[in-house]
Amino acid sequence: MLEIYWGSGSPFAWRVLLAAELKRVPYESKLLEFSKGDLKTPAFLALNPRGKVPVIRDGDVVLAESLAIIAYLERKYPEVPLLGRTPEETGRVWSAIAAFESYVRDQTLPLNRWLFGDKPRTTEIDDARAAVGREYDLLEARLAKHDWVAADTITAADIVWFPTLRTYQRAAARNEARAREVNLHPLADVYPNITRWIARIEALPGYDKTFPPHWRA
Ligand SMILES: N[C@@H](CCC(=O)N[C@@H](CS)C(=O)NCC(=O)O)C(=O)O
Repeated sequence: MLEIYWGSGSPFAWRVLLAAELKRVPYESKLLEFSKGDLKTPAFLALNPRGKVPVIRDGDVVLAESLAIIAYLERKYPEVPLLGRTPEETGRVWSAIAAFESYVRDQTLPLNRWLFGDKPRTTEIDDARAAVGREYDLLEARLAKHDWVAADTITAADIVWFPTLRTYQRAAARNEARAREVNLHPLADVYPNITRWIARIEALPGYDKTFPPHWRA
């Protein structure tokens, strides 16, 4: 059976779990603990020498990198397409994925560290918020007219954007003052359409199985 190695709260691993659930692919969950050094054991480094999740093992196939894993699952289990049903959709899906990877992903790291930490706010945080804000405004406008990011149904584009956006709701729950300070709380006031889209994803069958276990604590 397909094995998925993941870590609680990893946005990249969350993508893969969501893809497997949406495609209804049976899999064995291999939940690793970052704090216990599970990602740096010889056994795991043999699967991914970079010591990062997600990783899948499917028979003889071992694969790291969330987007590569989604592409693999798409070819192997095409029945529920996540990378577009037409050439145009495929283009739109990848365009939205590339936008996230190019303009949002790296800005998210300093912003999240600040939101969940206690370090003082710096211009780096303000710059990161401004940069992701430009992208969130575009997403908010898209979701004002459409239910999903790149097509009229959920695709990998939604899966790629979702974990980061959902993390802001958690940030507000953990440190409301900081989330408010950078205008990420209340998310439903700042980004009402994104908030409704988050709720749509959370209502999907199988979503609960992907929810970071340590967030429930
Ligand atoms: N580009 C990779 C990113 C994977 C990644 O950065 N994973 C993080 C968790 S969010 C990780 O495993 N970090 C552990 C470490 O670097 O020690 C992907 O898309 O899969």
